Amino acid sequence: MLYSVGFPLDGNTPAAGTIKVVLLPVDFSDAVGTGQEISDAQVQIDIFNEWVRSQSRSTLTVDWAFPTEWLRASRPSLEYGLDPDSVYAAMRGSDARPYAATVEAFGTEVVALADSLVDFTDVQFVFVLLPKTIVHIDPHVGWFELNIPSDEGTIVKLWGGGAFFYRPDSYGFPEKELWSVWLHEIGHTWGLAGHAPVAILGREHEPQSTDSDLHLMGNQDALHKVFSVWDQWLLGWLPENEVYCLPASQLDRTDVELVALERSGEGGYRTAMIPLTQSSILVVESHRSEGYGERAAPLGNAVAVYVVDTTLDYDRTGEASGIALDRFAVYLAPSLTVSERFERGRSSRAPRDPFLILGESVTYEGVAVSVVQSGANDVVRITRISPPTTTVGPTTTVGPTTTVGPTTTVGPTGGPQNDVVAACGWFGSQQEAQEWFEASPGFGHGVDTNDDEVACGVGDFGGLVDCGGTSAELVLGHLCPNARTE
Ligand SMILES: [Ca+2]
Ligand SMILES: [Ca+2]
Ligand SMILES: [Zn+2]
Repeated sequence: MLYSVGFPLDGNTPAAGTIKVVLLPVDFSDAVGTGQEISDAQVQIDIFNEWVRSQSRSTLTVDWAFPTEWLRASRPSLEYGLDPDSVYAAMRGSDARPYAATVEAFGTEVVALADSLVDFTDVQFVFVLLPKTIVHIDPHVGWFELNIPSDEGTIVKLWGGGAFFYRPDSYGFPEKELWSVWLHEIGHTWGLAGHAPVAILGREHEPQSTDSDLHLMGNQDALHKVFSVWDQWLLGWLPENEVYCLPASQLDRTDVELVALERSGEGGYRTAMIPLTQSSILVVESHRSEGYGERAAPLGNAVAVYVVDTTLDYDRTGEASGIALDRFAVYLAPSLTVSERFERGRSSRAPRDPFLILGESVTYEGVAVSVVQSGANDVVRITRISPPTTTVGPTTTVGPTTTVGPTTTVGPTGGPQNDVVAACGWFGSQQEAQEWFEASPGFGHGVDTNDDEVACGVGDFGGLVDCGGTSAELVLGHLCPNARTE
């Protein structure tokens, strides 16, 4: 599917006005739904609607049709070809048509089951609710270019979360939340390229560089369940008076106070944007572990800076091997010495941490962004420190010329390495983490967050988990087969 990162968006679901979506509860003889799950789903719809009201500043309203009884599928769930082996094979292959046909067959049946109950007129998106006992539909069932008939017209977009979404997330929260994956998936159809920014500039090839915990299009289970301020801007949800925008050519020194994205209903600037060239822009946003970021507590209070390049297309082909290829946006992380990084500690629960805390700065294309105050709100100082780069010729690619971020780009491999601060996502096994921990005194708090002397063990962020019951033995969270984003 094509995505666009600048105006106009390619999405075919309106992000303004009132749209109609449907949630269809579908169960099976081998996976029976309960009444409690129906009431739980209504709660998820309510959270979804409140999020849309808040993040879109009431630009968008979503009307749900939700038959509150399980519709029984004609066959056992195993027979729909939506088990992990079939789905992963179909998704990784170069030809997606067999998978799309499988989704279309399933979707055609469930829409027919609901047709007498639901008026599908002008329905933009059909979500499917599967029971928590589902095993054989995993990770999901979904496609956005379908041709599903109903009495009232054709359904194009359908998505339902399978077994993956009922397993614990990699932070140990017992269950993922459906409302936020629904937003992620419909977000793709609002035209958001998604899955960017995720990587940190210069560290794109590190493990887990395909994940971001700072926004919902970076990861549907993000610690900070907001849209990035760039995505909000693209959708037309961000009022002009919440954007501090200053071209780099006019920049001298400016202080801007930013309201955290997670805090709803407050006036003030949500972002500073500094256009660098016709196709690239620096974006600054503030985060707090409150409201939609409460799961990030006690960390997660800081500033994120990223550069958006609207000429970059969106390449997810490296995701299967955990590599972030071309993205329209990339984080800039502060360049810190080892002792500075150790002293400052972690600023996020995420293994990948692009945050700037008080006193830290990043520099890109002659523009420095630093955090000069941090209280209820952050204050960032934006300074031009060198003249703008001159672009020569219409075909010159403008890329980063300033090195930011740590010079070490490879995670520890188990040997003694006293020059890096590691997190559990960097190791191939718990034993490697333990060896590194014991050989690297003074640098281990990132891998032993519960201080029990076991590195990347049970209870450590990113440490040993059972992959939600899918793994025969405990493994590091990022090595679970289901540690992936949709
Ligand atoms: Ca109907
Ligand atoms: Ca530990
Ligand atoms: Zn996605």
